[in-house]
Amino acid sequence: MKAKRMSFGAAGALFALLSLLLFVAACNGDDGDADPTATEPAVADPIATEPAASETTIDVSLSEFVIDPSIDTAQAGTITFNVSSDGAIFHNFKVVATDLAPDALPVDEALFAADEEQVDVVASTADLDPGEQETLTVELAAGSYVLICNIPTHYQAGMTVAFTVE
Ligand SMILES: [Cu+2]
Repeated sequence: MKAKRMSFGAAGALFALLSLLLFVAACNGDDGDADPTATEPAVADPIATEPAASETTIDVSLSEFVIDPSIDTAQAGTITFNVSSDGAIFHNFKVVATDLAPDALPVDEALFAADEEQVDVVASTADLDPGEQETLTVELAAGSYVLICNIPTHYQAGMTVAFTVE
């Protein structure tokens, strides 16, 4: 009899302990539900559900008499040209949309330059002194482009290179 009573007492203590643990667990659970960030309904982000727009960054070095882009092909979308004037004289950088070959753009003989009135110049930096940089961000559709420097005589001297957007 005595042993049985002790057994009931132990069971009662265990029950009390379990009840306390459950109560603590329940309180923690309530705290979690009260977290405002956890109860916000998930809102569909219309931008996030669209296909990711392509973003490409290209380093372009200008020098005598070369235009040297880090890549010559990019995905259609936002293209950022980080243009560095790395030569001893000033240069500029222009993106021309054209199906013509890099050395086949019409030339204005009086200006000693590619004739910008006869081609589609879609973006252009300022004239950049040696050591100067300019960042040019352009939305480019798929197609053929030519990258040039159009300081007089520079295009004819070879500052022209093909660039493809896919
Ligand atoms: Cu140049």
